[in-house]
Amino acid sequence: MKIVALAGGVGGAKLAHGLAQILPPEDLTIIVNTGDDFEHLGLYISPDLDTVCYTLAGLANPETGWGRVGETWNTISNIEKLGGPNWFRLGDQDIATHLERTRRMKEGQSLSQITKDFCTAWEIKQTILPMSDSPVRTMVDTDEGELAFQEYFVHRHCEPRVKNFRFEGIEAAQPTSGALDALLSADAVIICPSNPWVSVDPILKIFPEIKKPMIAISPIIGGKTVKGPAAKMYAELGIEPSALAVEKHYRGLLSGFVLDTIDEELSKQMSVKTLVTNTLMNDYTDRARLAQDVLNFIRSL
Ligand code: FO1
Repeated sequence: MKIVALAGGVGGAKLAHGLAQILPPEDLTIIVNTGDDFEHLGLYISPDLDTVCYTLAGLANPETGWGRVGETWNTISNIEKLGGPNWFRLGDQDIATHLERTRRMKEGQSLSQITKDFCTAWEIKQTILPMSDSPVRTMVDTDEGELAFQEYFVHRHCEPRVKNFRFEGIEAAQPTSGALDALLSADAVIICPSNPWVSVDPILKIFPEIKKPMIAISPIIGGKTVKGPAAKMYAELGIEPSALAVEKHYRGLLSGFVLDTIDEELSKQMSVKTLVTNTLMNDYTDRARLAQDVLNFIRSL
């Protein structure tokens, strides 16, 4: 079964890794949010692309989910000594990715081409694609004014209260041709358990209506996220954070919805077929198990 997964940060990367463990590589394409991208220390940083690539390559830091396993921090600590910004933790191995990506972009290579070459270098067999080769920047409007995503998420630890989101450049941004082709030949599309507001919405806004069976996995379990600010964002926007809020977020797009056993009660209020299962992914086998549950669910639709 040919699957396209839409993924953002750490949660999305984990399910993508689960799918990569059970699908033939040629049957899995992951389209990744690039709204978190930004320029920092003169480098072009693409955190969600790197998080998905590192995770599928087995290179990701298992504690944080982002950055590299076995990382050292000599460069960033010397930058700090010189008075430079150290709030965005760039490890020594990770910096090579940003230096080489920036070098290639300055030569005019596209993010798609660069990602393709990096996946070959990291021996990733699945297809990982940026949602667009044009710049899209997620801006978070808060009670302290508008902040760029990483400024909000990392520098300010998500403290400011969110009021709205804006995806700068999204009107002009075209989906990558690879991503459009993958969607056309997909049997089903999976919205990974990523932040609906800032990881999934940018992707959905870029693509024309996806006329394929599409299912989503809730990133909110028992009213909370495993990681990241999605539940806090819902609450600050006046919406009770829950799996039901997520299902409503995607209402009209989905053929099915996957939520955690702890939220079983909520499935009765949902407008699509649901799969209630353990959606926590604490280790590699959890990731493959959830991915298998999701594929079986898609087959049952
Ligand atoms: N997230 C943090 O909370 N703190 C960091 O210092 C940090 C550094 C970082 C460096 C490279 C990278 O690819 C990701 C990094 N992230 C960090 C995660 C990043 O903020 C992503 O946007 C999140 O994973 C959400 O998608």
